Amino acid sequence: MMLAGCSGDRSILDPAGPAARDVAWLWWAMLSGFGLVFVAVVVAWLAAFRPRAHVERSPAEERRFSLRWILGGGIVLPGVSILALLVFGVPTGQRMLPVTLPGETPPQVIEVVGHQWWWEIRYPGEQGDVVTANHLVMPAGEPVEFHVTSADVIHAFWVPRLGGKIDMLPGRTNRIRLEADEPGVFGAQCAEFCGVQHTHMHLHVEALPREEYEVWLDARRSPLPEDEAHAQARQDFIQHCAGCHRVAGLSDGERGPDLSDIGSRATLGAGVMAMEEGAIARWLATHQSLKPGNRMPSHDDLEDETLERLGAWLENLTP
Ligand code: HEC
Ligand SMILES: [Cu+2]
Repeated sequence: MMLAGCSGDRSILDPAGPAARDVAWLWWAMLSGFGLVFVAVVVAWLAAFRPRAHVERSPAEERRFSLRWILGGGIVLPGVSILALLVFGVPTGQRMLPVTLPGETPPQVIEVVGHQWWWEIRYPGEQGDVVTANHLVMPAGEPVEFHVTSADVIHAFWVPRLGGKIDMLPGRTNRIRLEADEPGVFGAQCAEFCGVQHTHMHLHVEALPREEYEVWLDARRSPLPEDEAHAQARQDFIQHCAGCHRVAGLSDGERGPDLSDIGSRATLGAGVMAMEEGAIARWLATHQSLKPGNRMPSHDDLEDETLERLGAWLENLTP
């Protein structure tokens, strides 16, 4: 079971950026250090069973003998181990802190807001923020500063292949700097228990080359085209969904994920199901059994036909 954590899209042992490499290195150093301590303890323990000739010691000698073990094993050994850990650990943590030295261009900022149980992603810009959900796109090969917070309870932002985790606290913004060496797809997961659907709070992280990232972002800045073919679905949406969901140019709801580019996402429901043909209609009909307790009310009152119409429109909703 433990070996299952050694690879995959959420493995710290498979680092894909400088911060994660430091973390992985620290992990191997700690594993070997503690491995050595373990072996030493086992050897000492076995040695204690060895039959030995009885040594006569005076009470003073006896006291000195035990004092040596207490000082050596109880103070010097842990002191040295903890010092070594701090010497490696503190700079590793420091390197993930967002410190821009004078003369450096400040990195791209991406804001991430935790919600029970989904992720809001905001790309601040002069003409207003671009907003998406559950799918984070970042430029590869350069540091990116993540400003994280929460809209409700404490969550934690963690992209294991890119670096350490950081708490998302309501009313406070924490910062972490991460970098992906190469374009790629990485898994991320809420790393602080936040309620019944904590497990299903997965985030799809995609690093793109800088130019492709710009194209991706620009597409989301332009208004969505008129869509006569789905007029009825848009009408249904305004009636039943718009209060909670934003679709750029159509609605402003904020209680659920922004759906403006839902057709281009990889997953639905923060990783509960893959985005494929018919997936949205299936989510609309069964989301309370797929992700029980999630904050979207079930729409049993709507006809299957309406749900399918909404699904067909949303599936194609992409800038
Ligand atoms: C009371 C608020 C509310 C209403 C009304 C509502 N939703 Fe939602 N919706 C949510 C929340 C909250 C989530 C996130 C659930 C989760 O993943 O935990 C969600 C998730 C979704 C998702 C998945 C989004 C993603 O990023 O994966 C889709 C698609 C969706 N809703 C469509 C609709 C449609 C279509 C309607 C109207 C029929 C609707 N919703 C009505 C609150 C609402
Ligand atoms: Cu959580």
